[in-house]
Parts: sequence; structure tokens; C-alpha cells
Amino acid sequence: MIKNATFIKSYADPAMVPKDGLPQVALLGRSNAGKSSLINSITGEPGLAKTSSMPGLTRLINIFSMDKQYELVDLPGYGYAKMSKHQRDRLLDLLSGFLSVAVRLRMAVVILDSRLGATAVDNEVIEQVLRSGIPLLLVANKSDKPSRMELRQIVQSLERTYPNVPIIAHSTVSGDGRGLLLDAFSRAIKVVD
Ligand SMILES: Nc1nc2c(ncn2[C@@H]2O[C@H](COP(=O)(O)OP(=O)(O)OP(=O)(O)O)[C@@H](O)[C@H]2O)c(=O)[nH]1
Ligand SMILES: [Mg+2]
Repeated sequence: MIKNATFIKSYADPAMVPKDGLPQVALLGRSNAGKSSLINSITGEPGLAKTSSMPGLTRLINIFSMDKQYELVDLPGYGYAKMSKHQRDRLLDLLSGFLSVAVRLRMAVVILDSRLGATAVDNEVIEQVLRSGIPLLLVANKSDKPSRMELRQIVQSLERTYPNVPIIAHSTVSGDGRGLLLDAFSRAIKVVD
């Protein structure tokens, strides 16, 4: 577990995120996939990142410090039904903008709902991360929801589509995969380039 997690700051514009500081790991994913809940779960602080069953809660780039070792970046969720084409394009621009200017970013984590796998918009975002050259981790989140068989099938189908990308099944409800996830974050920030 993370022992000392603090909220640092929110930004509307990726260009305003300071270039100097701790290494970063960013969480991307469809709205409601569980990005903010994941931050609360690994820090043991239920109110640290705001969560909601209503999609579209996180609108800004929210940055949290983890044990003063690295930063987790909670990004606005994409792909919810009420979003206009204009909003959708702006959001995808914000995400690609962040990926291209975030010099401290060591890993992009795309959080998927394990009942759905990678949807069309997830695939767009995953392709964008792959093009950026930033190391990618896929999380099959809410692993408490599908049956074991369904979860295995979704993970296998992700492995077939993205053969060289690590995939972790995770649930904030059961704690499944939490240790693997924290290990993956620690490894990503230790890589020196
Ligand atoms: N069953 C289950 N529910 C979860 C899990 N993780 C999150 N949820 C629920 O999913 C809903 C959305 O969670 P959030 O963490 O707010 O989702 P988000 O990805 O941050 O959403 P945006 O801020 O809109 O992008 C909440 O009702 C959470 O309680 C999980 O592992 N299992
Ligand atoms: Mg959120």
C-alpha cells in the first residue's frame, strides 16, 4: 500500500503541468472505468480522488503524490454517452496533448471495464499511447464483476489484440491485482533512460 498520498493540483491545460518533478504514471480510461476509485484503493484513502457512479466526474488533470516517490495522474474519462462530438474531440485532444508534453511520464495505464474489454474508443486511445512510445499497461478493472470464465476470455482477447502489452486484472472491491499493480508502478518509475 501507499502510505502517504496527497493531492497536489489540478490542471485544465496539459501544457501547464510542470516539466520538473517526480516521475509520473497516468491513468486513462472510459468514464466510469474506475480510475479515481483505483487511486483511493491503492492509497487506502476513500475520499482522496472524487468518484461517482455518474460518468464524467473527473474533468481536469488531477495529480497526486505517492509516498513522494512518484505522481499518479488521474485524467478525465472519455467515451460516455452524453458527450457531444465537440466535447469528445476536445477530450481526446487533451489526452493526446498530455501524452505529447508530459516529459515526466513513465507509463500510461489504460483502465478497461473487464465486462466490456477494449471498446472502439479504448482502442483509439491505446493506439495513441503505442504511437507515443510511452510504456503501456492495460488494466482489466472491476474484475469482481464478470465470472472467472468471462474474465479469462476478456484477458485472452486483449492479449491477442495487444500481444506485447502487460495486462493486469484488478478490482478495488476484492483487492484482486492490487499488489501486481503497485509493483508495475514501482518498476515503471525506476526505469532510467
Ligand atoms: N464493482 C466494482 N465497482 C467499481 C470498481 N472500481 C470502481 N467501481 C465503481 O465504478 C464507478 C465509477 O468509478 P470512478 O472511479 O468514479 O470512475 P472514473 O474512471 O474515475 O470515472 P470518470 O471520473 O468519469 O472518468 C463508481 O461507482 C465506483 O464505485 C471495481 O473494481 N469494482
Ligand atoms: Mg474519475
